[in-house]
Amino acid sequence: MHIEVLTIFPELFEPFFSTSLIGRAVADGSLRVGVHDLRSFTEDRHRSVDDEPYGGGGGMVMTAPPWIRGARELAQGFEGRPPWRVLMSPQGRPLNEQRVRELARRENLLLFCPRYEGPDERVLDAVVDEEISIGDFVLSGGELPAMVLIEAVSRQIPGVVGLEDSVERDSFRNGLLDFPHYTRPRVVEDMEVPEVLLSGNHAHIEAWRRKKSLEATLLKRPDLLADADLADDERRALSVMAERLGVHLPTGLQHHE
Ligand code: 9D3
Repeated sequence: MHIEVLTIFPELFEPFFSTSLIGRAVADGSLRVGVHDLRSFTEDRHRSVDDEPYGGGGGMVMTAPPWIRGARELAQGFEGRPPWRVLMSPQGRPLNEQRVRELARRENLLLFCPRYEGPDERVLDAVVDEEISIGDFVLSGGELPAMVLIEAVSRQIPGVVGLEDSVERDSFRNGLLDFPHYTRPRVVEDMEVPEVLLSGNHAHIEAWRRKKSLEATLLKRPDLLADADLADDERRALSVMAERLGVHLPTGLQHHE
């Protein structure tokens, strides 16, 4: 997979691209990344990228020409396969694991990281295929969201995540939250490790973990249960749990005897 980024803060990406998961993926050739300074696509003496909004009001708007020039020029760097062009934007579709998987199926991505109030609308009309947000909270620009997207997408590239099946085991794959984890020491301030995990009985351990996943999802993210991949006996187990914990099952899961 090949990802290029356009930003006024390219230096923010340097440690991210050279460290840990991304660094390894780049080193072993399964990921190619590049970052470009939007200012290098300006043509005025001051290399300006922002200006006052037509119509007045607060804030500054990013001027269109450097984005359009940059997008056109960088699109040439993908060896004849035009990239999918994504604007990181608070107005975008919220990112989730399903969209991450869809993006990971694309060979080439070009990511635009805005600052200030965002780019002139004509940038979207001319060179953007999709706007993506990482959630409903306010950040100062698109750089951190782009890194979030790059990390999530890179985890989907075969061989990038160390232990091959840890992607498969990840939370959200089966639509449930993770079960609780324990490691040495066996006792921490009088708190013991659940006995079943010391039993060596793998069938019991699997059953316990699945039950704990269901319980965690019911308590912390009941909204996820509506789309989770559940067996009939798990639906029954959930009803019993909900009853015992005094919480409500989300609609769609009720009345499954
Ligand atoms: C406080 C300014 N807001 C006025 C209504 C609009 C606004 C403009 C620019 C809010 C945030 C930003 C900068 N954010 C991003 O570029 C961004 C972002 C985000 O803030 N949250 C979640 N995902 C993303 S992706 C890009």
